[in-house]
Amino acid sequence: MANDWLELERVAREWTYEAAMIIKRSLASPIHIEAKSNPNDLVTEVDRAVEAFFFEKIQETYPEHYFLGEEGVAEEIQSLNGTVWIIDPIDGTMNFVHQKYNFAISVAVYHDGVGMIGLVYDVISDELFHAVRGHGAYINEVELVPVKERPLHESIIGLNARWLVEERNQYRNPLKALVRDVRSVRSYGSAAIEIAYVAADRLDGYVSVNLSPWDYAAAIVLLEEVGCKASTFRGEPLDLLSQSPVIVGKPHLHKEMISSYVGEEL
Ligand code: 2AM
Ligand code: CA
Ligand code: CA
Ligand code: CA
Repeated sequence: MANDWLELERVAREWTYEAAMIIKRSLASPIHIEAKSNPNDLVTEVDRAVEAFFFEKIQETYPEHYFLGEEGVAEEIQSLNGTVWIIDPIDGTMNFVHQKYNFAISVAVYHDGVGMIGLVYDVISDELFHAVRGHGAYINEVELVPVKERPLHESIIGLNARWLVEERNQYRNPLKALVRDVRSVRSYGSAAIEIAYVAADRLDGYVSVNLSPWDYAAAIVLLEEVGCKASTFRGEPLDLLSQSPVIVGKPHLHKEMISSYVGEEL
């Protein structure tokens, strides 16, 4: 069975590099942009084309597999039974549109709810963060080492500043306290890249008040390989069929961020 996942990862990597070519080619011409739930929630025809590319490849090659993607190319799934691909064709669409930098293709394969394969491909920097459950996590050919902890006051966390000013965000005050207490905060604009950075020891933690499964499904497979944690703000396991707050970190930091900051709504 282990060899099957390694083989499936090889196929997933090939498709991811092909998908990256679609994205890179599109950067040369004007891109049609639409707003989704609000004026800052963007989607382009490239997001849809890349999701459709994966869906067609998977249907053709593995007709018994299921598919969950952001842009609704496939019908919604109701359970995580069997083998499920969870794909965000472009994570960081705003960066893709405005900056043409710092966006990723996120591809995960889950089996009966367990993350088996995680790929986060930062298309422009050409860094493929990849992991197969039980086989370690890598950036391209370099294996990541199990993370070392830093105290909270020496930690750098990923956080979108929007969460500190949104009146309707019930976690605003705990997050402000966290921002005050850590060494510094970064915001890259791609949840998948930021979570992969925690696995790679470029960040110590990452917090978002609202993510969807395709934002983190692949990156949390990497995390587990290096001993990091991901959960809801209450420390509960993430539900890959719904949206939720997500907190990620090295194990002690993860625990402390929950117990001293976001675990209770202040
Ligand atoms: P996306 O680019 O695939 O939409 C931006 O801070 C991060 O949050 C990105 O990973 C982005 O993914 C994600 N995100 C989740 N929900 C979002 C929303 N409604 N609007 C914008 N970004 C969202
Ligand atoms: Ca989106
Ligand atoms: Ca996303
Ligand atoms: Ca997306």
